Amino acid sequence: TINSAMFPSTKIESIFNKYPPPASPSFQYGTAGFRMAADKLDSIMVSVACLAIVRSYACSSKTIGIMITASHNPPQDNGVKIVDPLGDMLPQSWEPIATKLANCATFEQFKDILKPLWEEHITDDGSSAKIVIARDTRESGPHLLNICTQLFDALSTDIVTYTNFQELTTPELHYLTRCNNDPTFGTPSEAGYYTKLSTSLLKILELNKLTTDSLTKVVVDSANGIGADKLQQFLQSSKELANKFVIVNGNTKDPQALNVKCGAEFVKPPQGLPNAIDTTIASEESTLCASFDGDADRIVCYFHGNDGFVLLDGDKIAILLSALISSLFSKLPQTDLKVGIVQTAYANGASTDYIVNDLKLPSICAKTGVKHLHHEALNFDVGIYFEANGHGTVLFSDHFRSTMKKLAEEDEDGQGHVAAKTLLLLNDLINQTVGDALSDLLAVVAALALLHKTKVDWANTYHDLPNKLAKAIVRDRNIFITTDAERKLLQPAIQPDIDALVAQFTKGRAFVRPSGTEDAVRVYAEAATADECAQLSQQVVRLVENA
Ligand code: 16G
Ligand code: ZN
Repeated sequence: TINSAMFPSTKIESIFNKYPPPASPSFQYGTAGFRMAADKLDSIMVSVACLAIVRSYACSSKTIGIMITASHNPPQDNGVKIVDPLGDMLPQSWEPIATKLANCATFEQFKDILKPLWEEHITDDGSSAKIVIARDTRESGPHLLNICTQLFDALSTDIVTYTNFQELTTPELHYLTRCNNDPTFGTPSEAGYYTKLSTSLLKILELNKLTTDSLTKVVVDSANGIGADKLQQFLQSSKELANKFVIVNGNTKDPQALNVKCGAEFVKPPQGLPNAIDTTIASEESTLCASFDGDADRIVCYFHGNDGFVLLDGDKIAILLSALISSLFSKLPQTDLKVGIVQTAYANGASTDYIVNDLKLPSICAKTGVKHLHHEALNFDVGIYFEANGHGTVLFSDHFRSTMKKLAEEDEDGQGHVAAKTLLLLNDLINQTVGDALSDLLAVVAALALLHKTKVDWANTYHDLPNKLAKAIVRDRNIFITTDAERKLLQPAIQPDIDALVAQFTKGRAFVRPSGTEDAVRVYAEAATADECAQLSQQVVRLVENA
């Protein structure tokens, strides 16, 4: 109708003025959306709410997600990002629009950008925009979420309708966004999400003549974040699994405890145990330890072995899941399905060697950030993607699903049937929209059980090269331009010097990239020994700081 096609200027202006931007804003929608100190985010919420409406219109009124979280950042930060209809990230071409809207100092400027977009994308049939919105457990979450819903409430339901899920993990919000647009994907409720996960895991076990007794017990450090509450709910809804998982660092009542001395980001870089998991717990033979991050879209596993702390990071998870998938494929007739692994430059060189030489699978290097890996993984029928830090999942194509259905039918009573059915169930167990700590954790315990491997076997698949991630403080990180999936520096012109340094070390490798989330340049180095690695790291940092 002509009415709903009109840009509701006055109503938007009143909310804009209630949460005015700073005098000269300079925000940027980056790899993780907008992320900063929570008290700077008010005006950004107005921009994001408006953009989500326009994005929904642009996608024929499909449901768009808004997630309010700052993941592994400290408690006083927060952030927000937009999720596209199929549960993937806002397309990169829309990121500059988000940035432009957030950087308008006045409503005049804001309207000049928003109104033409609104009028361009509004649907002809007058159907309203649809939004699902949620937040993690941060103290600032309710206030920020409320700014978005105030805007939606100010507009009529002809313009926008929404569902406020309050607290969710990031991957749950991605799942629910997808379900709203694609009912075959699952029931659009949290109960639907839990049931999809537990049912597929229990069916996999049954099909392979295993029981929950064969699952490793896991102590889960939930970073005192949303993952704790949701894992708890999941276990309440699937009693068969309840005694397999113990939650620690599950205090979401104290918002100041979030990510403090716990969680994936605490465990991975220094490679040590978090609060509440001591060496006694981590040494128990039958127990695996795992850490989620603050919004549960990332996981690393670990334990305390004979020689100390043993990390099972995103690279190791990718290889475990690849081993499971390869083993299932080996029980099936040859197919034309393409299987590949996507990593980033941060993947340990030993893991990439293992993929190429032992698993004999193609290995692709993508730029840092989930959206880049996700995009590359879509080129395969089975695209396994993981960042070393624990973000990742496995994507299965339509062609994969139809092939497996056919194979399962053709071999009704044979082992091919079991393998094909198990692969189809993995497609339900592993979150197809984004990396998901809970879903990845269930896939890990399923893989260990099906492959009859212990955590020690898993750790010993290959041995990480000593590596170090350092930070170089520079005047302007924006002058650092990379190429070749961030493995080479174009500017400043110090790549030949880095290459010369690297060549002096056995199994040396190093790269330099500007951080997307912090004002620093990151320097990654690895080499045959810890000593050499430290030297290489230090020398490259020096090069960068003097460039
Ligand atoms: C963001 C990315 C993460 C990446 C990290 C790199 C998402 C959801 N998150 O947190 O994947 O590893 O940035 O941070 O894409 P950096 O650019 O500061 O090194
Ligand atoms: Zn996260």
